[in-house]
Amino acid sequence: MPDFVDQVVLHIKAGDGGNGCASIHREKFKPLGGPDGGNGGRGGDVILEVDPNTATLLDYHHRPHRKAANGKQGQGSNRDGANGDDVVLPVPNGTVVRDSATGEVLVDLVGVGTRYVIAQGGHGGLGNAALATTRRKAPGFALLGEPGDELDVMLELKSVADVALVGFPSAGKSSLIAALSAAKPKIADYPFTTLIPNLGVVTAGDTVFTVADVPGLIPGASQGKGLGHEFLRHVERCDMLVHVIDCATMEPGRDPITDYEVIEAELRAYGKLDDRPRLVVLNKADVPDARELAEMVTPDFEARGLRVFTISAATHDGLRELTFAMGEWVAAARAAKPVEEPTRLVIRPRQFGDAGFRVRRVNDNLFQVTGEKPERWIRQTDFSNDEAVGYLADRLERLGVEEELAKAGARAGVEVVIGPMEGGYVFDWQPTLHAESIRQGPRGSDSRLG
Ligand SMILES: Nc1nc2c(ncn2[C@@H]2O[C@H](COP(=O)(O)OP(=O)(O)OP(=O)(O)O)[C@@H](O)[C@H]2O)c(=O)[nH]1
Ligand SMILES: [Mg+2]
Repeated sequence: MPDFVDQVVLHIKAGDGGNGCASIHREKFKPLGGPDGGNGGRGGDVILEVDPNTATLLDYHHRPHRKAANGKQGQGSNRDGANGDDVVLPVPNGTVVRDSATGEVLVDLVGVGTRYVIAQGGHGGLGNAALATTRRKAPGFALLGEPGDELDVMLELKSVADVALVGFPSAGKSSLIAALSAAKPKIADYPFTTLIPNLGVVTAGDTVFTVADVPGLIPGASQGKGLGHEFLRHVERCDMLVHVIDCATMEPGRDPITDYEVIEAELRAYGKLDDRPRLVVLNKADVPDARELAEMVTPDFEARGLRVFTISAATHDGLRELTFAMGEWVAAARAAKPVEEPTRLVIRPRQFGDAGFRVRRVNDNLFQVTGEKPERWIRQTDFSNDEAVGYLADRLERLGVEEELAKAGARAGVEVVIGPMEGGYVFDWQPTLHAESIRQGPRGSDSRLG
């Protein structure tokens, strides 16, 4: 069973709005009073929040379906239904949220406390008290609550670290993190000890920065060998790459320069990291042969314009110099970057504010109406209630739908679809809309009322 998950598809459903209530005030020995049906409550939102204590998306791997509570129905005596509770989902810093269908990035959640409303709860329906007007004194209907947003998103963790360590398996990357910080990653003398990125916090004078390692890379990682380069996503945000090179390994075909070139080739195949500055760390210098080899190859690296640090993660030899060199780079990179304030609250943009609608002539006998308002009004309508249907007809007329249909060439008796062609609602259109002319049902199905 995995204990770290950095990519997951999440199925999200915000709460539905509660239905409004249709009720008439009653009292003993008194004639019927006015309408007193309360409004339905709002459905709860689903919110993502960057939480410092969450390091993995594991929870969502186990429970990928998350749902906020529905709003309660309105009641008589003007009692409004309660709103549904929001659901707040903690995510690690550096979580990228994508639309799982299109792959489009919806938001990149960076900064502890950043909140993002990923799915908005549906509005509650108005009760008949709220629908009463001078013309319609006692409505015998109420509006339905609207469904909450429902969507599938892909969460992807790209760790937020200033410096990333890359290198072959067993080069000593995790040992270096352990030596530089208080982190206690797993260290062992077999390859692929590290299966998940480790993060350590390092202090160099006034500069505090984070260092991450990733599972070791091997030739062909970009074709999926070893753990593949799938984990390189975690170093994408770093300001600097540090090559950790094992000078104590005496395997055939391996030497510090070749190792460096192999890793560089894998980084190039991955792309996206080419512009990051590099340092070279020659590790395991406590082994005499290794120190000798390090001294030998240092000029070769320097000839490539690289700064080289010979260290021992085991004895901490050379770490001070390395730490300060990394700290300097990080400080310079930060100074060059505009200050990014963590976003506190982002609301997923909605196609709201679309006051209009569009009429499209499909053919002589079929017209389509799309638009935020008419489609919302359809969802709010209880089609089993003639009065509610009449109210819908009035609203559509007032919006100008009828007029536009006539302009587009619709004659009495043609079919009009409101909403998408598949799954929208169908009318038999009459030049003056009235309750009887509206027929509910998915297009083309037999559920249409005759
Ligand atoms: N002698 C010596 N051994 C070291 C040094 N640094 C690491 N090692 C040893 O090298 C082996 C691998 O170290 P790790 O830190 O686990 O290596 P890694 O690069 O994180 O390896 P993966 O996680 O598999 O990619 C362990 O047995 C360490 O004890 C060092 O400076 N000197
Ligand atoms: Mg490791």
